[in-house]
Amino acid sequence: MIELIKGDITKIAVDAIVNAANSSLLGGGGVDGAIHRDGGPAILEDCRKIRARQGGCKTGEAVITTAGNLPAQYVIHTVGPVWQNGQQGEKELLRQAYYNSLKLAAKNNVLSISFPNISTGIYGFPKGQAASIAIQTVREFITKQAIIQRVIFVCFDEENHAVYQPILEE
Ligand code: AR6
Repeated sequence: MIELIKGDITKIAVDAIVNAANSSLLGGGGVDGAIHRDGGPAILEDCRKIRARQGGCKTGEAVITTAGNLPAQYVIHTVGPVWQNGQQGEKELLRQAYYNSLKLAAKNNVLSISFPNISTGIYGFPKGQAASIAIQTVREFITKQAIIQRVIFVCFDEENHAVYQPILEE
């Protein structure tokens, strides 16, 4: 089941919350800032351990940590692409960010997962194209597996919410 919510991803109870992180895994602005702020220092502690082990997270990949004080068990940190001109593999990298987050969630027996609109803030990915990629990747993935039961797209800004609604109603 795919759901659409307008709001703050840190407030919604699910098994795993996806974070639109950067390769350093050390936090930042936007949704990343909100997740670390509300989740507390345990998230950064796990991120530092991952950095020590594998040196951060490449664009399109995903890693998993505790969710600290958030109403979730895990945070899955993925790194979306920075939008340049659309000719630098951005679409495929965004697809990979969603796909690898879902794969890691299923591997950890996550039944419910929430996604922010990865790359559409500071990273400047066009919102319409990003929504199509997000929805298509999730639809394809969930039909092929039996672990993840519920995927929630959490739109913080009205523009993203307005872009997602008609695509999900198709
Ligand atoms: N809940 C849900 N969505 C949110 C929230 C929230 N609390 N806050 C913002 N958004 P962005 P990016 C939405 O910029 O473009 C960070 O500094 C926002 O409206 O958070 O992938 C990282 O460390 C937008 O639609 O992520 C990276 O350096 C969406 O989240 C960089 O930003 C994504 O916007 C990643 O940039």
